[in-house]
Amino acid sequence: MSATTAPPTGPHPRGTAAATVDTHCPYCALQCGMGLRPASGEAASDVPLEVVERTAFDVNRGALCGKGRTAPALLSSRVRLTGPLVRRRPGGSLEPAGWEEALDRVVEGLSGVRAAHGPDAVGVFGGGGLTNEKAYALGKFARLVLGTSQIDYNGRFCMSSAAAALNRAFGLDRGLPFPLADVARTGCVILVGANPADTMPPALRYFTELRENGGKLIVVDPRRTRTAEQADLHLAPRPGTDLALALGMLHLVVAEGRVDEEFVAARTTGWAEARAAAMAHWPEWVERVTGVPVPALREAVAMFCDAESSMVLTARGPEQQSKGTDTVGSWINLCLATGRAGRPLSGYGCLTGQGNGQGGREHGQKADQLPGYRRLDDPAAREHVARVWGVDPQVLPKPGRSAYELLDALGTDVRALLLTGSNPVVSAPRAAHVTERIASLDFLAVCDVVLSETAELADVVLPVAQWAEETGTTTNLEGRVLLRRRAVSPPPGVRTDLEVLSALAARLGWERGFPSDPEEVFEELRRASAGGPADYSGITYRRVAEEDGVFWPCPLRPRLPAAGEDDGPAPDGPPAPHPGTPRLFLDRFATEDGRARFVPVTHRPSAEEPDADHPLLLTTGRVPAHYQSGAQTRRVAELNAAEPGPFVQLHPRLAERVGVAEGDPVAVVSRRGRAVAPARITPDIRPDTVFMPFHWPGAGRANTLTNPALDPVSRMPEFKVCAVRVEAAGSGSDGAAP
Ligand SMILES: Nc1nc2c(c(=O)[nH]1)N[C@H]1C(S)=C(S)[C@@H](COP(=O)(O)OP(=O)(O)OC[C@H]3O[C@@H](n4cnc5c(=O)[nH]c(N)nc54)[C@H](O)[C@@H]3O)O[C@H]1N2
Ligand SMILES: Nc1nc2c(c(=O)[nH]1)N[C@H]1C(S)=C(S)[C@@H](COP(=O)(O)OP(=O)(O)OC[C@H]3O[C@@H](n4cnc5c(=O)[nH]c(N)nc54)[C@H](O)[C@@H]3O)O[C@H]1N2
Ligand code: SF4
Ligand SMILES: [Mo]
Repeated sequence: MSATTAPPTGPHPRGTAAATVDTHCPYCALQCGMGLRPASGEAASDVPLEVVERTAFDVNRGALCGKGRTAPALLSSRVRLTGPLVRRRPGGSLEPAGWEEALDRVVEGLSGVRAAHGPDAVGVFGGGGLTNEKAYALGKFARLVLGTSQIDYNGRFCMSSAAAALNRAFGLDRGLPFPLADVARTGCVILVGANPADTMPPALRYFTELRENGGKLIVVDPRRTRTAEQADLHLAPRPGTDLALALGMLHLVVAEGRVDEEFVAARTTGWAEARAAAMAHWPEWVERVTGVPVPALREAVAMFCDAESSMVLTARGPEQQSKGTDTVGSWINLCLATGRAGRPLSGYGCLTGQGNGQGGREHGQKADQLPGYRRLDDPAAREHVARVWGVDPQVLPKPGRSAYELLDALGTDVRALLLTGSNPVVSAPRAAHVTERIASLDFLAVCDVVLSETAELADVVLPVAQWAEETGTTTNLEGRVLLRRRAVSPPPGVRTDLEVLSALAARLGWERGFPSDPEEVFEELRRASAGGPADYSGITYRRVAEEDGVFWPCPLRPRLPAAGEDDGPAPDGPPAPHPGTPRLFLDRFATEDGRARFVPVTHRPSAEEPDADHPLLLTTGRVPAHYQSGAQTRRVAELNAAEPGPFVQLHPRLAERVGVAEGDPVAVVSRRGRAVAPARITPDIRPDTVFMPFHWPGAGRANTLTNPALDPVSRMPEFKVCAVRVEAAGSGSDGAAP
């Protein structure tokens, strides 16, 4: 229980001597706990908030990265939107407007397109940063109020491959099947394409503790990152070859007699086929494909198997590939074959990315999903959710397009878009094309806290409240549902996302069903999720506040008996609430027969391999100071000073060949375009690979270059591999896309 006194949900303490309010960071999936209090003692929207340490929350124990520490800076009115903007004439500029006009225009824009072209011509694009309540309301709004199937969200670009592989193997997708703290107590962790030293700094502590406790850390990354520097063993495969690497390790596991036959027999299915597939990948062949020497492969296998318990954790490196689902599947196979799953301190986990990356994929903003992680194409799921929503299941649309496919269809099949919680002009693959698609819409409405590069293209921009100004739940990378609490009122002129959806729904004839109070939305979400894979029905705001988070699944107790079912004698007194589920799969996996499923995966090349014109590989990712498209962090002075612009990371040998010195402008050219940024020369990257962070728009935009080739199962684009050439750009180059 937290040490401070603010009520879980009650009115915020404006005008009173303000207490510290316990909340969570607005950015990544670690959802670090922090306290907020007015810098000068009184809570009011014009008094800045300061962050205070909140050691009681055990995920980060008070530690914050620079982004979390500086997050309140964006609450100040100088850098944010404080009133709606509308474009009154095509080609005109965005002008200040009142809420009535702005909302009327959104309704006109969306319903005009719907009347002319049908409901599926109206699209909705959401974000994994939105709270559970917002994600739930957005999915319901799209499917009921707009009647469209065309809704997806940026989480598709994030952990969708891991989600697909988890569902396939275990029958359930929760990023980590155990609390993060278990990492410190296992024997060996293979961290694949994850750089928590930069992307979740307070989490690095668990990996340090692992090593202090005698455990081993193996990092798989084409770059020697600050995370890789901590490792006992660093494997640096060529980007896009993790699938071959994992198969090579599984081959060695079999060849060296390290299979846990008992576990495989008792708790899995499909081993024979997966084994055969792995045996076709000889270690020497794997060395040629990945560049990782066979002895290093053997060493990794020994570290992994000699430990009493071990884990594989992946992040975006192996997942953001056109074979991301199979790649994650290959690492899961390695865990299953060695009995490293469904046991204490062992298992496979995905380090989810966005603040509500986990919850955002559970409650209905994904193209194929209904709340509670139910499937939109499952008749029983439709029936359940339709009953909660008070509609006929027939009215629920079918699954729609995935995020990139939706963006690609803008201006043709999809002619109006409501976008909230994403900035695809910077963050989508093949971004010049996506920008052109967005610009060709008949109508675009964007809800944001700042005028993002995507909002700049909108017909209507609706300014929304920020994390510290509203209450809501998020679900962190461990599947732990947390409460963000309002610490200060939003500036006048700004509304919450829920208020916006509520007002739009009312104008479109839904006076009821879209409350703007987050707890009321959560109460409905509980019922909609009841009995689903991500069951939140036993979770309440009060419990989340008192217990500092509750792990799903957390069903309501007692379960109401189904018709004709005897639930046994009535217990004396109220039953104890379900404790939540910190650790999954210890008794059984979530498949029908309770067994984990091996999937027989085989290696295949990336969608784009180097050739004479484009002889190198580009990979992309993050720097510590900026978050995602940078819309928020580029507006924070301290972060901007730390990392003022994009760069191209390249090896000294490559730099010499190209003829560039540190800081010189380098052009990176792919089949989709050209980007220019200063060279950052370091031996910490493979000579055949260049790296660019994707946080900036303009000439140095990494996504001008990236390949939208999609994984066939998850529909994840291949952000992590494309073929490029690199040239000295000379000074004064504009770097424009061709
Ligand atoms: N500072 C900061 N922190 C963040 C975010 C942010 O934008 N900035 N975003 C949050 C979000 S949404 C996410 S999804 C997470 C992402 O967290 P991470 O996945 O840790 O971040 P990335 O930098 O995208 O990629 C991780 C590593 O993958 C490596 N990599 C590239 N290609 C390959 C490959 O083919 N194979 C392998 N094995 N590795 C490869 C890169 O070199 C990089 O070091 O971070 C979260 N935290
Ligand atoms: N090349 C390359 N591209 C990538 C990646 C990569 O590794 N390489 N990673 C991908 C990944 S993992 C991700 S998650 C995506 C993310 O990329 P984006 O989807 O662009 O994510 P953000 O930049 O976080 O955009 C969130 C937007 O919502 C706004 N916002 C913040 N809070 C709220 C709120 O409460 N309500 C509303 N309405 N708006 C809010 C912010 O100001 C911002 O403009 O990028 C993907 N793109
Ligand atoms: S690690 Fe993530 S959650 Fe923690 S302070 Fe940094 S951005 Fe916020
Ligand atoms: Mo992400």
